[in-house]
Amino acid sequence: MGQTLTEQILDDHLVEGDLEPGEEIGIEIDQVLTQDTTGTLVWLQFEALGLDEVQTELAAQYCDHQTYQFDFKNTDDHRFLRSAAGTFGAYFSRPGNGICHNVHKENFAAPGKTLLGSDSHTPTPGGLGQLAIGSGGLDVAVAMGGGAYYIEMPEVVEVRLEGELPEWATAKDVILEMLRRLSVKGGVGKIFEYTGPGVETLSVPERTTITNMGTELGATSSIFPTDENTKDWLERVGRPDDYEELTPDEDAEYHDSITIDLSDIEPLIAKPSMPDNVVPVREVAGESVDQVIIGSCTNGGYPDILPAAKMLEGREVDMRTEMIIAPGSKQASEMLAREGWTAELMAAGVNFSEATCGACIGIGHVPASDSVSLRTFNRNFEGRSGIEDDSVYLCSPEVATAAAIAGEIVDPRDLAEELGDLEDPGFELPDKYTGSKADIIEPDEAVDDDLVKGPNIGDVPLKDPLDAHLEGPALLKMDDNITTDHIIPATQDILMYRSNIPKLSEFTLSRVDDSFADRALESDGGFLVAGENYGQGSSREHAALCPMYLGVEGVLAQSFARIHKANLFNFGLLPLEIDAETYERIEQGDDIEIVDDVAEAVRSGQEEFTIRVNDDWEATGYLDASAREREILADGGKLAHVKAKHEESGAPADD
Ligand code: MIC
Ligand code: SF4
Repeated sequence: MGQTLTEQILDDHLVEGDLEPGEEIGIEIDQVLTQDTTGTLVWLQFEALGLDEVQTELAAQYCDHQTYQFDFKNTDDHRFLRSAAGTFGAYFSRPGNGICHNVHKENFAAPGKTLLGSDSHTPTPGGLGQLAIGSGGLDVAVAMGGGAYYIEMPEVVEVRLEGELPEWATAKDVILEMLRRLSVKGGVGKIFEYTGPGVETLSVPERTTITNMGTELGATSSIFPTDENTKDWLERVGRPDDYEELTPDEDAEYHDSITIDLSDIEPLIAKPSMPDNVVPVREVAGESVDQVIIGSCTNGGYPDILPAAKMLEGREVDMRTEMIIAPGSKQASEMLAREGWTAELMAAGVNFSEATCGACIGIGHVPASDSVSLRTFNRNFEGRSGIEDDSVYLCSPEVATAAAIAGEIVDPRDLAEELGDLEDPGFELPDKYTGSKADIIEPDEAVDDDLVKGPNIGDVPLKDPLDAHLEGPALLKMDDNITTDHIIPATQDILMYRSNIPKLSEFTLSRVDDSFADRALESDGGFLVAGENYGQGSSREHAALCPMYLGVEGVLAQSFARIHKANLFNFGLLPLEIDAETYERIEQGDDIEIVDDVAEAVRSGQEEFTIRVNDDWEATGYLDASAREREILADGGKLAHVKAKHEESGAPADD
C-alpha cells in the first residue's frame, strides 16, 4: 500500500513505533523553534536537564510576542533568550524582527524536514511541505537535546481541493470553510493533507495561511505537497537548494477525505468569540466597525498586506474606524516601505505597528468597550484581545480592508459594485524577498556565551512522584472548549511573569473565576472538571505548570486538546476522561477520591479508574496514555522523569 506524504516524512524520521493511527510513535526532529513567551522555560528546562548544546540541525529562538518591552521583565527575558541561544547554539531573531512562524518560513523552513516548536501555530510551514508540529516547551527542550518527539500517530485526512478561487475569495476563506464544517475540535488526532488539482492554484503564502489555521481545528498538523509553486517561492526567498519534490504515493490511502471546490468559496467571517463561528460575510453586513487589524502569523506577510495597500490607494479609512497593519515580519515592513506602499497606506489613515504578535494577545490596540474589531488573525477567544466581552471577528485582508473603507462589515463584492472602481487586488508575490538579515544572529556570531538571568527569571518547579492516594475537592467546574487563554491569559499584565511561575500562578484560571488561585492554594490539592476539548489553543505549558504549582492533582474532562494533554503528563497531572453523565453530576466543591492506588495503577497500564464522589456515588475515569506517558506521570512529570533516567544511565536526555 502506498504512503501519504505525511507517512513518507514520518517514516523517514521514525525512531520508535509503527505508523498505525492511535499508536505512539517517536520521531527525530530536524529543526526546532521557540519564541519569547514559551522560550524562557524551554531554555531553563534545557539547562535543568544538564544539556549543553543544541543537537538538532537547526534551532531558532524568536522574540516576537511581547516586543514593546513595557516592563524590564520582558527585556530581561529577551536578554536571557539571546544569552541562551548564544550559549547553547541557536539562531537568535531580535525583538521586532517578526513573528516566529513568518520569520521561520521565510528563512529556514524546508520541505521534508520535521519541525517542532513551542507555539501552537508551528504547523505554518506545512504549506511548503515541512512536517511541523506544535508542542509544550519541555518537549522542545528534549528534542533540541537530541531526544525523540513522541505523538500518537494521527489519522491522515485528505482535503482534496478542486477548482479555483473566484474573485474576492481567498485562502483565509478556505480555512474558515474548514472550520465552519469541522469545528474547533474537528481536527483533534488528525493531520490534514491537501491534495487535488486546486493545490497548484495556490501560492506558498496562501497555503501557509491554511496550514497556520489548521491549529484552530485542533489538528496535529496540516501539510501540502511541493510543486513548481514551492520551488518558485523558495527561489524568491533566496533558498532554491532547499527545494525537494514531495508528493503522496498514487495509491496512498487516507483515513478520510473531504472535498472543497475552491470555486464555491465566498468571503467568510468568524463571528465572536470562536474561530469556528463562521458565516458568509453578507450575513453580518452592516455591522459598524471600530477597528480593523491586518497582520499576525496567519495573514501578516508582504503578499497579505499588499491587497490592503492596493484597495486603499487613493482612498481613506472611514472616520468611524481605526486601521492598523501589524506585519508578520520586519522583512514585510521593509519591502512595503521600499516600494512606497507604506506611504500610501499611511496617507489613507493606516497606522503601522512593529512586526510583533502584540494585538493578537491583547498587547496594544486593545479594542474599546462595546466595540467591534475585525482582524485577519486566527483566534478570537473571548477576552484575548485584552478586554472582557470583546467582539472580535476573523476574516481575510480583503474583507478587513473593505470594512475599513466602508466603516462597517461589507462583502467586498458588494463594496466593489457600489464603488464601481474597486478591483479585486489578487494575490501577488514579490519578485524577491529583499529584506535585510541584520536581525538574525547566527550561532557562530553569538554575542553571549553564558546565561544572563534577570531577577524575574526563576527556576522551573518540580513535582513529587504521583501519590498512591489522590483526594480533594472539585475546585472548579468549567464548560466545553476551555482555552489555555482561560487557564493562563497572555495579556501584558500577566505575560511578563512567564519566567516566574510562583507569581504567574496567581493568575491561573482568573478569567473563569478570580478566586481560583487562592482557593487552590488553600485546599492543597484537588481537581479541575471540564467538558469537551479542555485546553484548546496555545501550546503554553504554563497552563499545566501553574495548576500543578497550586497543588492541582488532576483534570477530569470529557475530552482534551492534544498539546495540553501532553503538557499535563509533562507536569505530572492526571488527565482522566469522564462521560457526559459524570460531568453533569459532579458539582464544584464535591469531594473527589480516586479509589485505586493511583501511582501503581498508572504504572501498570490500568485504563479505568474509580472516581468516588462525596463518599456517595462512583463513576469511571479513563486514562488514555502510552507506557511512556504513564512513566512520566508517575515520576511527577517529564523533567523529573528524564533527569532520573539521565542520572541512572549517564546517557543523553532522550527519554
Ligand atoms: C497564541 O497564539 O496563543 C500564542 C501566544 O502564540 C501561544 C504561545 C504562548 O502562549 O506563548 C501559542 O499559540 O502556542
Ligand atoms: Fe503570535 Fe497570534 Fe500567531 Fe500566536 S497566533 S504566534 S500570538 S500572531
